[in-house]
Amino acid sequence: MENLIRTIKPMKKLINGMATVLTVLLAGLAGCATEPTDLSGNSIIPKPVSITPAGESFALTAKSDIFIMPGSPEELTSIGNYLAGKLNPSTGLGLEVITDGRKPGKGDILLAIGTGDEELGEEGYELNITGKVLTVTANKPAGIFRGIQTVRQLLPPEVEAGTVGEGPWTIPTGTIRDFPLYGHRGVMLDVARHFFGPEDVMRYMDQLAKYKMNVLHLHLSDDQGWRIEIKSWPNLTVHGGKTEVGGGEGGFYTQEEYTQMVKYAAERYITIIPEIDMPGHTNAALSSYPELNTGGKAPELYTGIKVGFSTLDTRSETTYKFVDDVIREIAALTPGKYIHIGGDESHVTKPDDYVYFINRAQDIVESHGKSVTGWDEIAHATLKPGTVVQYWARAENAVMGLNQGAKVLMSPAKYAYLDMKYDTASIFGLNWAAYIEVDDAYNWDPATLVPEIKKENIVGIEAPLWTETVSTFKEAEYLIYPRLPGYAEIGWTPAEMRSWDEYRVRLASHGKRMELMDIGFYRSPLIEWEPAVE
Ligand code: IFG
Repeated sequence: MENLIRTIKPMKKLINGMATVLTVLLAGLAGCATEPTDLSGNSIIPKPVSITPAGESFALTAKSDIFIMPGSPEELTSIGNYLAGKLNPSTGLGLEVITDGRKPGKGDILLAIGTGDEELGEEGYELNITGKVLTVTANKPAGIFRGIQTVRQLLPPEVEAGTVGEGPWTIPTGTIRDFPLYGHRGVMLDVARHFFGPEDVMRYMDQLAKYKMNVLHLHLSDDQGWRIEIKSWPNLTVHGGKTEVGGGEGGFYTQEEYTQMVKYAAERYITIIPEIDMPGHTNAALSSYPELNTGGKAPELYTGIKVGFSTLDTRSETTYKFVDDVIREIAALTPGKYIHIGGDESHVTKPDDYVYFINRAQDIVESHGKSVTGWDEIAHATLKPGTVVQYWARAENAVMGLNQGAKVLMSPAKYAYLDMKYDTASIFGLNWAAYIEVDDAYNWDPATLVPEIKKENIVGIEAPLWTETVSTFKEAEYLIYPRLPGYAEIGWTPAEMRSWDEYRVRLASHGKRMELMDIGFYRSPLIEWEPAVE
């Protein structure tokens, strides 16, 4: 008997082994590589709120199209065309947007506005993926736009390539219900220290869209440069836009270019918040107009990186005429609710003069139909209802603001400043606040960082990139990535669903996507990046 068992067992192993080989061979012969069928195995960033796998596979094919039902908002057609524009170059499937009432069939995508699914709010969406049709539903077009970013991330990384790959373009079936934790999920780009043209800004907006971020705060003026055309004060750009840190040629946006960027942002459901930093950080303006200076003498343009040495003359009516003209012209070009008045590091403005100025600047912003946001020092003034205080350095300022009824935008320099070096070896960036490695950038919760600042006081998160040390967008991308996806997740995904150990695995698979999007990211040693694409 013993011998018999000893003979049968190896035989069984051999037969099992042969059966496995046969299965793989047959699958291979059938030309269908093992399709992904486990929706929970995705690496979506930001992590969706809920995922229910269904265990099958949906495939885009040459017969696939994007369907929009008659009576849908016009915006859905533009979103459909945006999605086709993202998928066709890499899949070669020639997806078209169908709005003539035909019904979607096998392999088609349907974009549809649903009826009041409260929980989804303004930007939430639901993905229903069956073996037949992939349906994106939402209360608003913005939610559809956020949902199609998830569709992009469910497809293989090659979908981000600029050239046609062979696929297959398959997605596991199931349901994803998803909506953001905070309404303000943004970045700030300092275009004053070094100037970045409209193409760079629009490239950044395309990247933000992929991670469902919805605010771009443009730091348009500082000591080193004035970057937005003001028709009533033309010398601000003619003279004040002439240079930048290091003495380079600087630059500025015409009002037409600014309007184009605002439109490009709106198509991606991104709001632009323009900042005119005052009363400090104003050397470029002061250098442009002698009458803005106490004593009437204009300083030279400045190309260094010191801060806190300039101030508007807070007791001169010329200053308030200037501020009114600037805010009027920018407000007229800005559909968003907020204008940022800066207010940081006014080290040579007397405290009473500072408070007096901020109070008057708030009145001016409100007189042009906008609400005020500013760096946390503005909390020393009397804040208007609806004001947002941007916490960057002193938590006590932010707390002073919320005690006046303001909301807080979380941009703590120690965690969220994209211009901080990763470590001492970083080739760009500063380190005055902290070294911020990828895990430091992810491992914090805005709602518990400062005990007095509760979730209900917080409008959201914003990651500023100050550009003293970077002069091209390629250099900027080294600082922005791979930390940005983590900020996107902090702004979108409930804190209790976030953990570094789980996130870092998802982030690793985004390395290939960033490469295919030609993003020159810092290959942090904390992440097990997949091998670089040859
Ligand atoms: N602080 C200054 C910025 C910039 C930054 C560089 C704020 C609000 C240091 N103000 O951050 O202008 O110089 O990290």
